[in-house]
This record gives sequence, C-alpha cells and structure tokens, in this order.
Amino acid sequence: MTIIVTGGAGFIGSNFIFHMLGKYPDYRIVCLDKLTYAGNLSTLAPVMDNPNFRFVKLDICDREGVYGLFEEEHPDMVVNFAAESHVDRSIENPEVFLQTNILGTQVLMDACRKFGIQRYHQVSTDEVYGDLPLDRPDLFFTEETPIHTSSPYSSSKAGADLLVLAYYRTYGLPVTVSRCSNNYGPYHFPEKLIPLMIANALNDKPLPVYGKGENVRDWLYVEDHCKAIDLILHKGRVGEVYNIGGHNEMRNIDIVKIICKALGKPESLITFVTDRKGHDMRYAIDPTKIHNELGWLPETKFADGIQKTIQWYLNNREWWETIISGEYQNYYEKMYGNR
Ligand code: NAD
Ligand code: TDX
Repeated sequence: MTIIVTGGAGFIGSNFIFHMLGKYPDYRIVCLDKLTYAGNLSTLAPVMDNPNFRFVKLDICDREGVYGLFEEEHPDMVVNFAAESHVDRSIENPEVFLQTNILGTQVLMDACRKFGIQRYHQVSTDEVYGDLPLDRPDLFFTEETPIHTSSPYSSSKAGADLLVLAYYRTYGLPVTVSRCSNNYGPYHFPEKLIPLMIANALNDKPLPVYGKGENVRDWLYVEDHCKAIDLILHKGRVGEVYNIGGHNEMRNIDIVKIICKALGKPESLITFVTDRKGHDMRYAIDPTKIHNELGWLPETKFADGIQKTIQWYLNNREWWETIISGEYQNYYEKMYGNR
C-alpha cells in the first residue's frame, strides 16, 4: 500500500503521517509538500530515516510534477491535506487560497484519474457549513446542512469539496470527503488561536482576543482526527461525506483563560482587539454518521488534550521559537500591530 499524503509538513498532515507509519509498518507513505510558510521539514525529522517514508517538495498545482510523482510511485491512495488554512490570511489575500485549495485539488484528482487510484480522500472542514447562532444550542452541522460559507478560506474549501464530489459523480473517481471541526495538538502553527496564545503567554505578551471572545469552536485533539481519516480510508463508503467532531464546544475567551491558568500567567494579559471580518459565531459538528457507520468516537477529552498540548509547547520551544523569530514577525506586526 502506497499513500501520497499532501501537506504532510503541516500540522494535521504530519500528525497523520506519524499515526500511519506507527500503525501500518508495511505501508509506504510519500509526503508531497510545497513547504510554504506553514510547512516545516523539521517537523518530519522523526520519520525522515524511516525506509517506508519519502518526502518530495512539490506544489500540488504543478501538474507536470504531480504526474511525474504518480508515474514513479503508483499510489494506491491520496490523502489531500495540502491547503492554505488560515482564515485571517484569506481575508488579506484570497488568491492563493483559490489556487491551492481548488485548482491544486483538481490537479491531484486529474492525476488520480490518469494513473488510477483506490481512494482519493479530501480533508475538508466544518467551516463549509458557515456558522450557527449562539442562542440555538440545539443546532448542529450534519452532512446534509447546506454549504454556506463566510470567508475566502471556507469558500475555497467548499469549492474543492464540490469539485471532489463532481469527480465521483461524473468520472466515478472513488472519493471520500471528511469535514472536521477545529483541531489542536502538537505542531499546530503559532498563527492559530491555541498555539498563538501559548507562545504569547510564555513571552508575557498581550493575548489578542477578537471581539468579545464569545465565538464558539468545537475542538478535537488532532490524533482523533487522524484516526477518523484512517477509518474512512479503510472502511468509508466512496462518494460519501463524513463529519468529524467530538461535541466539545468552547468559547475562545474560556480557552485563553485555561491557557493562562495552566501557565501561571495573569488574565490581565488578555486584550480584546478588533473582530475578524465576517467572524463565524459558532461551529458544532454532529458526528452521528461516522459513529454509526464506522464506530469512530473521540478518545482524548479536552481537559487532558489541552494539558498535553501545553506541555508539548513547553517541551518543544525550539520548534515554535524558530518559527516566530522569522518571517512570522512581519505577519504578526501586520495583523496585530494596529489592531
Ligand atoms: P497547515 O497550514 O498547518 O498545513 C498546510 C500544509 O500544506 C503545509 O505543510 C504547507 O506547506 C502545505 N501546502 C500549502 N500549499 C501547498 C501547495 N500548493 N502544494 C503542496 N503543499 C502545500 O494546515 P493544517 O491545519 O494542518 O490543515 C490541513 C488540512 O486540514 C487543510 O486542508 C485544512 O483545510 C484542513 N482542516 C484543518 C483544521 C484545523 O483545525 N487546523 C480543521 C479542519 C480541516
Ligand atoms: O489571535 C487570535 N485571536 C482570536 O480571538 C486568533 C488567531 C484567533 N482568534 C479567534 C478566531 C476564532 O473564533 O479564535 C478562534 C479560532 O481561530 P483560528 O485558530 O484562526 O481557527 P478558525 O478560524 O476557527 O479555523 C480553524 O478551524 C477550521 C483552522 O484554522 C481552519 O483551517 C479549519 O478549517
């Protein structure tokens, strides 16, 4: 079994590669990654010497390069994590989101059609469903919830989802799609809420909470997401969409307070800043389908997962300090300097 994992030098893709190499010692994993600002080769250091692993620096939009890799590797499956993934960046510059997230997905699927494939899996997001009101805690996203996006990021992910499902219907490409809620855990890039707050708190810097901090996200430990994708690849039905989430809704402000407490930092570091444009209020996944069909359930409770995550950032300071000391400083100044 050879699996091409795109975007494997990023947060979830790298965790997925560790999971798969650990669980299936006879699988070959080929990581294809462009190494954008979000990709880190050092993240993959623990598996670089594994004979079942290969890293290839490549853009998923590079049709010739992608076809060349398929010709060499003849993959049985492709799992597409590669994406521009940060909502705030999509608001600043949507174009690269459309290129990578939609056109890159098309190139991968064309390669699958040309060379043949057992499964193409698209890693999508709950953001394609838009948001839910805070005063309707009875509402959840199911796979039947209409697509109704808010940001250029979520729109590009939705565009890709529709294209993937169209390739199933039109060409019979054996696809699956998963739509997961917010992940957290090791190797999360420090532009995202949880690692940003941990890094800032450790440096005694202000903790910039958008708006009133009342927005709700449905948090899932990254390993649980990886296990769900593993199950979908092996047991999921082609042409189907599976929602992934663990009924773990939290307000942003409460997460930031938990981080302050765990690190022994004062809540006075919390600074309310100008809200994100078009900011989604609440995400909440109904995971009934993946539970009933595939037996998936999240294993890590938030109280444990957040402590493990904070400990990981304490133990791996070099990983994130290297990131935030580089180009990230310009990004931070641009996004937060005058906010
Ligand atoms: P990330 O930003 O940490 O990593 C993205 C990776 O993709 C990086 O390694 C980057 O170098 C690579 N990449 C970007 N453009 C590329 C291109 N053109 N060609 C090849 N590689 C490219 O993202 P993440 O948080 O790990 O998210 C992975 C996937 O999961 C994305 O598709 C995202 O939409 C989806 N998702 C993320 C979350 C979350 O909470 N982080 C939740 C649900 C779904
Ligand atoms: O500095 C911040 N302050 C703040 O209040 C940042 C970076 C975020 N926030 C808020 C915005 C959101 O309500 O925290 C919440 C989480 O923000 P992000 O970490 O940027 O995640 P989100 O926008 O929810 O999107 C994430 O989950 C779905 C991932 O980045 C997406 O790739 C995934 O599809």
